Amino acid sequence: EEMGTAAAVLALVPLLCWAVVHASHVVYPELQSLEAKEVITELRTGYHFQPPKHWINDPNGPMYYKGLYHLFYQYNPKGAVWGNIIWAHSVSTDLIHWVALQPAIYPTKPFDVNGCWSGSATLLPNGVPVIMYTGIDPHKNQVQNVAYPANLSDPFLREWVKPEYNPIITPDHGINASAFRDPTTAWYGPDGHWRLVVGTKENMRGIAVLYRSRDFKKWVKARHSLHAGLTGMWECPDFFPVAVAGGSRHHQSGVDTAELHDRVVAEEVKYVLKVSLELTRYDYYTVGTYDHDKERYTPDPAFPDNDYGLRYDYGDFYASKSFFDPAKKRRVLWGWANESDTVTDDRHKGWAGIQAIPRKIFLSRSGRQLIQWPVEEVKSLRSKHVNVSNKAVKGGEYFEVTGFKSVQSDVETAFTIRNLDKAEKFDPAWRTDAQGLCKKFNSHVKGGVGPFGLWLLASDDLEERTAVFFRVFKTNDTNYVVLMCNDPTRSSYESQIYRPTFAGFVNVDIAKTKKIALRTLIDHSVVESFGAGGKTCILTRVYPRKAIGDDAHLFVFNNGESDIKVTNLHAWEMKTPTMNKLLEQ
Ligand code: DQQ
Repeated sequence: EEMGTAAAVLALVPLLCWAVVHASHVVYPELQSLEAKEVITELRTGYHFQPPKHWINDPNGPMYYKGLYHLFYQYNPKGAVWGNIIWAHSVSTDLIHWVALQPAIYPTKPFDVNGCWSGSATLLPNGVPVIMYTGIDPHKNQVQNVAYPANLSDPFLREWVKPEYNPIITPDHGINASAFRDPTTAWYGPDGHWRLVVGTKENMRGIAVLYRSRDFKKWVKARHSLHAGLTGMWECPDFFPVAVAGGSRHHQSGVDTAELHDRVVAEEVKYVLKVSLELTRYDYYTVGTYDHDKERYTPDPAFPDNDYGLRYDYGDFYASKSFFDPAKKRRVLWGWANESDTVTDDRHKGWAGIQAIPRKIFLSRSGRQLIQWPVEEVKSLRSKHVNVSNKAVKGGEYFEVTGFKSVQSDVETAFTIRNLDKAEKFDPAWRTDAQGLCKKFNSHVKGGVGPFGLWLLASDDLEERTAVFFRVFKTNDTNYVVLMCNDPTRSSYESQIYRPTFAGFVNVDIAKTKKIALRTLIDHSVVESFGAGGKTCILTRVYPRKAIGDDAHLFVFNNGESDIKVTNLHAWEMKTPTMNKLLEQ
C-alpha cells in the first residue's frame, strides 16, 4: 500500500546503527536521534530549499526525468545534526516549487547498512535512470552501489530497487576504505565504455579514481586516476563538459555528459573538474581538456590547481553537484549551505541546512572562469517591486531602500564609480588571500574607492547588519583589483555564532567600465550574492535577533572617500513557494 504522509514513510525507515565515520563527519551519538519536538520557524528560509525539519546536507543525484526535476539530498530523519544518513527525495516542475516524496534510498542491505551517502544519477541510453551512491557496509567500509527505479511508469520514481549484485565498486588494495566515496554521473566514451570517478585520498593527496564499465555492472579501475592534487580528501567530485564561445552552440548552453564527444565536438567543449575539499570546505574547480583515448584530464595552465583555485562560491557552499537539464538545454548547479550557528541552536531550531538556489552554470565568453546565475524560474517569485535610479552616494553616506519588505527579497543593483584615483594600493601578497583581505579591510574600515554596497538584514538603528560590498585597489596607475566581500561580523547580537568574513576577487576591467553589478538573494538567514553578473558568488548564513521579519531593513552604503552612484536598483519582495507539499495519492 502506498504511504499517505512522509511522516508515515519516515517511520518505516529502519533504525540505524550509530555511524562511526570519518573525522569530517562529526558524530553526536547522544544527539543524532533526538527528534525535533518543535520547529522554530523564525529565520527559516522562505524560498531556499529546506525540508520541514531536521538535518540536511549534500544534494544528490539531481536530474530531469519526463517533465520533473528530481532532487535527492542527504538527510537525517531523526534529528537536526548529521547522522542516520538517507536519501530524501523531492520533485518539482520548475526547480522552485517542490513536492516531498518518500525517502528514495535508505539502509536495507549489508552493503549500505551503516548509511547511504552521496552519489549521482546517470540516464542510460534506453531512458532508464540509474543512481550510484556510496554505501557504508558492516565493516564501515565505503562501497559504491547502484539503484534502479522499481517502476518506470511512475513519473515520480518513488521507489528504488538495489540489485543483489551490489556493491559494484569496492575499495581494492591500496585504496583507503574509509575515504572512498561520492561517485559522479557517468559519461559515455566513443569506445563504448561508461566512465565515472570516485573521490578518495592517499595521505594528503586527493584523488579522482577513474572506473570504466560496458554494462554499468562490472566496473574496472583504470590504470591511472583522472586527476589528483595535494589538497587532502576529494569529496563529491563533479566532472562535466561546458560549451566554449565561438562553437556551434551558444556558450551558455549546457552540454550533456552522455553526449558522445568526437573530435569536432571536442573543439567546442572544455571540461570542468570540481572537487569538494574536506579540509578547507571549499568547492574549487579547474577548466581543461579531456582526452578520451588516454583517459586523461589536463587542467589549462591558467587555472591554479590547488587551494588557491577558483571557487564556485567564496562563502558557505559545499558538496555541490551539477546536472544537464535537457528541457532548457542548460547545466544546473546545486550546492549545500550549512548553518553557522551552534549545534545547540540547531537542536533548538529543529532544523539545519539548506540548498542554495539552483544556479545555471556555464563557461564565460573569455573561457577564464565559470559564470553562475540563479535559474530564471526564481523570477516567478518576484512580487512587490521598488526602484531607485541615478542616486549619488557620497563618500561616508548611506540611504535606506524603503517601500518594500526586504527580509525575503531579490535585489539587483548597478553601481557606477566616478573616479578611481583614490583606490588604495594593492599588495601582490594579497592575491591568494581575498578572505584575509576582507577581514583586514572590513566594511567599517574607511577606504578610497569603496567599501560600497549593501547593508542588509539590518535593524533600524543599524546595530545589526550584514554588509555585502566591493572595494577597489590599484596595482599600478592603470591596473585595478576588485574585491567582493561579505562581512557578517555585526549580523547578530548573538555572540556565540561563527561569523567569518568571506571574499573573492572579481575578474572585471573596472578602469574600462567603471561599473559593477550586484545581485543579492536575501532570505531570512541566508544571503546569496552574485557579483558582476555571476563571476564571483558568496553565500553566507546569518542569524539576526532584531533585524527579522518586518524589522529587517535594507540600505545602500558607501564607506569610501570617492563618490559612487546607484545607476539602478531594482528590488522585489519574494513570494514563498510550496516546498514540502506532500504528494496526494
Ligand atoms: N557528505 C556525505 C559524503 C560526502 C560528504 C555524507 C560531503 O558522502 O563526502 O553525508 O559533505
